[in-house]
Amino acid sequence: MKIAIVCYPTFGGSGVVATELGLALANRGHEVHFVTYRQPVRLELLNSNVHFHEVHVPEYPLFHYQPYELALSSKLVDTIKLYGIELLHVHYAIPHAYAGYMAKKMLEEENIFVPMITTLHGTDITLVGKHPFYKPAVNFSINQSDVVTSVSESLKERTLEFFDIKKEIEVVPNFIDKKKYNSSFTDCQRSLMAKDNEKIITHISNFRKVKRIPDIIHIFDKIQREIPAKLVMVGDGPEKEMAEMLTDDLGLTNKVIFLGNSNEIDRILCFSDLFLLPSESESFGLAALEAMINKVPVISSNAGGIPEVNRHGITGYLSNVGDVEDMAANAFKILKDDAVLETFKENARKVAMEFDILKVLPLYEAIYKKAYDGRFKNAFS
Ligand code: GMT
Repeated sequence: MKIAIVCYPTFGGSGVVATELGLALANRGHEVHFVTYRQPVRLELLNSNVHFHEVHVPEYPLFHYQPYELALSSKLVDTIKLYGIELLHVHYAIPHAYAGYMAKKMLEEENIFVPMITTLHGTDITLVGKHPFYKPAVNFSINQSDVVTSVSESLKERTLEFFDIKKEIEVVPNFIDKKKYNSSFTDCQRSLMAKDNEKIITHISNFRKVKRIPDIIHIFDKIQREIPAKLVMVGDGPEKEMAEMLTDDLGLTNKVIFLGNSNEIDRILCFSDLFLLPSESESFGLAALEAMINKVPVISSNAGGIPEVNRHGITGYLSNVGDVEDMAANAFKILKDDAVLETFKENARKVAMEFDILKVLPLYEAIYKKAYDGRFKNAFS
């Protein structure tokens, strides 16, 4: 099939999922066209099956806000016509589902019928989407999608709770390409990060409030009082500066390494012993899954969809949001004994395999086929 994918090109989870999905579809012989304002960070290789179309928004002094939705929907119309695109898959409802719907309607005027799949990722529902400023438009564009998918059961429930949804929401979980992790690094270069006797604890995120960055520093502070350890913080965002200050205030500057954004997540996870994810809310927790496939157990909150990924007492532990005492105590349980750590590492990888892309890709392909076959019916219903 010829598929257009709309996503955010940044380090956020939805963009990563959209990119990995597009690449996997291209490997299966589909022709994939990414349409977004910058080349997605994980999209390195363009070939005859993988295309990228940049959305430009010309600056004009009259506009206080530049109209991205308008530029995106126009770009979609042009790209769909030029390349004979058969299906549109938008990741993250805001504003992609809205722009996608406008593109669909413009194309229908020319008797071109392109079904739209909308995948809900989390903050498009739980934080931003339900805001009264956006809610009617988000509600409308979800209902106007031909198929709506959500990355977890938890997010599906939240969506039905916050919005007046008339469509069936299909849960298609996020995934991991286990093939990519088969050739584990022979030399993780662990010594660059920590001494032999130190455990390495890692966090990866976009450093937004919802990630509860101070909790991470406080959990680590408690751990390092009992066990020699280093904390590796990967990513960038609004809370990073505060995190650096807090680290300094607690006298941990020499024990916490801030790496910034990285495209070498698997290299970093290769030398990690434990992953921390104490988020306030998390629809799925892709970062936890990426840790798990790299054999890194997870200490997390029990928010949102995290329990669908991190299994309590098996791949790590879950605690109530904000309970840093419990999270630190759980970390000890795993780290204090190498045999226990090894069991959690093995379990983490085993459970992560349940989310292998080979299991998830056919679910999306089946959805695409159904939507494409029903494109005329959907357009006139
Ligand atoms: O976590 C973020 O803030 C980024 C956000 C995004 O949309 O890029 O992530 C959301 O989508 C990911 C991929 O589906 C999920 O794994 C994350 O749990 C979800 N984040 C939240 O719900 C806070």
